[in-house]
Amino acid sequence: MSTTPTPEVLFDVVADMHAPELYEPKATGEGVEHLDDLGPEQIAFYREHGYIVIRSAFTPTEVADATAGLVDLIMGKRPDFKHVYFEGKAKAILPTLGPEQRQDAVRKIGAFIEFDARLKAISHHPALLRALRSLLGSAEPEMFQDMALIKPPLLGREKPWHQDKAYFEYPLGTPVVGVWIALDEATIANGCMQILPGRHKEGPILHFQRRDWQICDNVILGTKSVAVPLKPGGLLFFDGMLPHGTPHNSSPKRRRALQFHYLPAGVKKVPPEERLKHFGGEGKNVTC
Ligand SMILES: O=C(O)CCC(=O)C(=O)O
Repeated sequence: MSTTPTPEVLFDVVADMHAPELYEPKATGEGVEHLDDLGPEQIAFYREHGYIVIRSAFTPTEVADATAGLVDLIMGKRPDFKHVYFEGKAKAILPTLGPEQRQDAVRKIGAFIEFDARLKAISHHPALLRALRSLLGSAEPEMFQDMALIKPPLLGREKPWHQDKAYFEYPLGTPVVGVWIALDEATIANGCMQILPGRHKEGPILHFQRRDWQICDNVILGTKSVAVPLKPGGLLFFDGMLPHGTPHNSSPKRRRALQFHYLPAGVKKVPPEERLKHFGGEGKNVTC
């Protein structure tokens, strides 16, 4: 008798709750309305502060399409897609949840753009690529990471403060642009991005394996962070060296976001030792 194997369910880490003082922003991120508003002044702002906000990067239809693509992958419409990670804290209750409720137990999905044309379209949107060319100093952007970061209502865990380059195996000086796109409204309460503007210029900060691969809480406490609330379709460009983090979602609202990373086409990977040399030796086999 043949049996159908049960698909493996992947879980994210279970982490302790963070101190609330780690996420007490003093200001709100600045930017422009549309992707095509990015001119020399905004590029200079990005270089100086390590970020810029685009308040209405995508239309409601583009956001709805991308969200539908994401939901289809979560709901298993592509049985060959395996990269759905549930919140570690949902492990015990997952078997009791119906398909709709399971959506609100997902923490992240990754490496999906070849599985859904709508998600590929938003990651390669012509206006987005135009903006990335400006931010990368005319180089052709190559996307090297695609993720959806989902903070389920009341459950979504913190992503502690970190620099994305602490996770990437590329030469340290490579210009890396992160793109964080809100699919739902992202607010301070449901865990929008928080950043330390200008601190990308300080280079690598030591990371430690604590609630995640992260910067020490002591380095963050007392600093002046900036929150980046976004409406659906709003976007944050941020430098791969910019310290950022997001708190636990203690609200009853979903916070679904896409995050893509781009570098100049053709840059070759380096061995992990290179990254660990700069960011600390506890970061083997980490994923962002
Ligand atoms: O969306 C989030 O909660 C944080 C994402 C992030 O900073 C990351 O995965 O590098």
